[in-house]
Amino acid sequence: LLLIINSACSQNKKKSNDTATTNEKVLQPNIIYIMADDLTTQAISAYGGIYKDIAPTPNIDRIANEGMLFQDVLCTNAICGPSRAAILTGDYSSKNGYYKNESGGKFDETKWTFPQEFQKNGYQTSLFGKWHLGSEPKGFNVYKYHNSAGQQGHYWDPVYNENGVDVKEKGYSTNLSTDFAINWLEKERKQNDPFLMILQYKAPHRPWQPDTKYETLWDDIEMPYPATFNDDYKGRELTAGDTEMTMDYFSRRDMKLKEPEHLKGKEKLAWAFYGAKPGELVQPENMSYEEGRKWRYQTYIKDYLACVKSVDDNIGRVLDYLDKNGLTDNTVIILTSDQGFYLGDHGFFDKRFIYEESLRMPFIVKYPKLIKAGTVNEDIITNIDFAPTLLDIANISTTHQMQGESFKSILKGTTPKDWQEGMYYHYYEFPYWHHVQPHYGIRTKKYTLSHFYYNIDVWELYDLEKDPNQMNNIINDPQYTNVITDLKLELKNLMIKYEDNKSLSDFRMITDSDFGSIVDH
Ligand code: SGN
Ligand code: CA
Repeated sequence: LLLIINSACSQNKKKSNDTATTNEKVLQPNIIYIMADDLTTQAISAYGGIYKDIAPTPNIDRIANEGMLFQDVLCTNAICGPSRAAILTGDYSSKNGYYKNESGGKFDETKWTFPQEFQKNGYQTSLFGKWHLGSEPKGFNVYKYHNSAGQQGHYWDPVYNENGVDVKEKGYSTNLSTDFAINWLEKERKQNDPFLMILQYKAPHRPWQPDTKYETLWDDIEMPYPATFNDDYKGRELTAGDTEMTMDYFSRRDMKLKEPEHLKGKEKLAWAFYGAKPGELVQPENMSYEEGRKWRYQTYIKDYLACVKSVDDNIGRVLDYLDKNGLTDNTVIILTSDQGFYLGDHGFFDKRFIYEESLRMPFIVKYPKLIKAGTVNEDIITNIDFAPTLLDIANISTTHQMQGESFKSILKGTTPKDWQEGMYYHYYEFPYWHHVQPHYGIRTKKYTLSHFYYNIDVWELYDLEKDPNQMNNIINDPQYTNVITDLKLELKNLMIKYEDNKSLSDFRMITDSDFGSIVDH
């Protein structure tokens, strides 16, 4: 069957949509690309981890059980807009031009993106949920994206931009985005054309507001703590040890404290955001610092996991819809996130670092015609590989060159002999938000080597086999001198390969004025 489909599709390749018969088009798979914002592997039970029995994700696990789970899909620049731009273009930030979530910044909408190519090739295309690129989405027959809070989206009663028009909706964003997606599948798309649907949840992004029914779900239990919760940042004082994303930086809003009613406008926002700046600490008066730190973590992790629970429920709705409508066999389902996230790991929340928990992206794919059920892959893949892979799965050939590579053969169970053994990373945003120094680096199966360069000059090396938790920076260990020399050479080659070798001083520092409106959320 697979052979027949592939040959029918490859005959399709050169035909324009108009000349292909309906029959041939139906043989192209549908694709549902689901991306939650800031969803991390530690929160997905299919990946194991400390929350898997307390807060399982049965619907996401269904995709894994019936498909392939990837252990080493890595983000090239672990932050929202830049990761999304890399995914859409198949290119590094240095090539697609979108380095950081600049306030009021805009992704260059003249750039080639993969949905445009799908549309050109006869696919019906749609986008629901978070977009967050400041530009008009291109290549979609229909779109409806979060437009409130500077396109971050609100959890409750969000404003969506629906094909160019703002619409205020009532309800909880994870449910709403799914409603719109299912409605499009059911009522709006042409039933005989293949489709590409992109469904991107705002959840579980900050401020981690659960659906009402899950607000008190875990009130009676104490959530476990990650192994590196009490990281003291020894040997990493200027990097991991100098951020504004530790358990001390949660705001009153994060901790769900109720705003005093007499406050209005800016004063009210200032009250809610208290805690996010150095020197401010949010905790009940009667608690010691240590108790307060645990209280903040418990509040955070319960809210975060409750947001994930709604994402999981809603993914279940999509899967059920496909099952009931006979779409399961011919639909590729992808579940991923724009990067990973720290759930108290290294004492952090947020992302940005090359360190494992934010570098690794959840990535699970199900497509019975191509992928063996219940398989796990450990190859190093990055988010610039998504676009070429999706096109390849849909048998769409393009003349457009991308930096990423298709991993369709990996989905089929065979890793190409010359597949990459290391990946290149570069993060640029500083000092807002969270004061993480810009850095670039290389990550192989065995090592992470990185250089933090903005207003410090610090190299780090981690031996991932001996020190998977990345607690020991061994850059000065003489035993690793040769390893470091080799890795630096590989790193330099990757910088050249990806055309990211311009002077580091060209990267403009973000200033206060860029973030003048942060509290307008
Ligand atoms: C907001 C958050 C930050 C977060 C950025 C970027 N602050 O500014 O904590 O790092 O988004 O997130 S908040 O208090 O306003 O929520 S990203 O996913 O868009 O990259
Ligand atoms: Ca994100």
